[in-house]
Amino acid sequence: MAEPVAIATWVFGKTAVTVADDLLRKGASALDAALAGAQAVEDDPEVNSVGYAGLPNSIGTVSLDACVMDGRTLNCGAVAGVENIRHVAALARRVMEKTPHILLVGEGAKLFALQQGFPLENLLTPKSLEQWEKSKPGRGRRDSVQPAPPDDDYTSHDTVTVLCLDKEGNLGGVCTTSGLAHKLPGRVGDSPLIGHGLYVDNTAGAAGGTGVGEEIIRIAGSLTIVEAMRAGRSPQEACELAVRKVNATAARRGVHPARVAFIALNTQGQTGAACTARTDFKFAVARNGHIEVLQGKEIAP
Ligand code: SD4
Repeated sequence: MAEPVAIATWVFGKTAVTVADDLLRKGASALDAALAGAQAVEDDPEVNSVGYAGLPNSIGTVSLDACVMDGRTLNCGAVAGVENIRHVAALARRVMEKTPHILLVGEGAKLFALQQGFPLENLLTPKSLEQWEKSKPGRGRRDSVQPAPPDDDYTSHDTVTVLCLDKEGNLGGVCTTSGLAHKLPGRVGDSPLIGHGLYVDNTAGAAGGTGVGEEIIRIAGSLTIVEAMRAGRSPQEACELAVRKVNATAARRGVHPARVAFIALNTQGQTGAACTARTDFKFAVARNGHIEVLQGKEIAP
């Protein structure tokens, strides 16, 4: 029997790990617990980077991405560019369980959601619309897909990624986001891409990312971390290795590293977290009712 652990990105990850930990202690599977935790954040109107009240793209449409992965079987499912469906992580799980596919996008994903009984909803709230207006590029905040310059106050990198270890010793993970605010219509980041925003394998470990998705995709962030754990690195060492890789690829392109962060968990219950400079990355960990919000280690370029 393993001691259950839940880890999730950002301060609102506390909501996710609190829900997940409660379920894990009752014997829920890692995937069920991670999904319930992520869904609690999707439902929170105060979190405007995930699910309901997520910040819209450049034309004012809320477009969501999510994926799930079961570390026991490597079963996984994902959806991208989904409009008017709130619980996209649950939808990703349906893709995993009810179809022979892994990733559904846009209208096809929405049609599948309707077939599965998910309700259509307006995900924009008056408050998120106001915030979107205020945060338009050129209005003091940049929400570009380009790496942010050093003096930038670009902070809307708030995907929730939840990784869990259950009593049976299985790992499960979920990643869900509205993506970068003001993104181009059709843009998809790392979050719904297996191996990029999330990767979970009982035989090596689990990892997830948050931040500028283009930079996470460039290094296949989560798979990089899981394979580093397979090769013997601790979750912390593996996250740091991935951040150093992000730094190195930025240097090769002659740009400042974008804000990116990673979390990781292995089957021994060890956790790790690291981020690029200026990311001010916080994450939450729950073990047996004990919940902490911690600061991710910043790795300078
Ligand atoms: C993306 N990684 O779409 C996401 C953005 C985000 O925390 O908010 N991450 O690139």
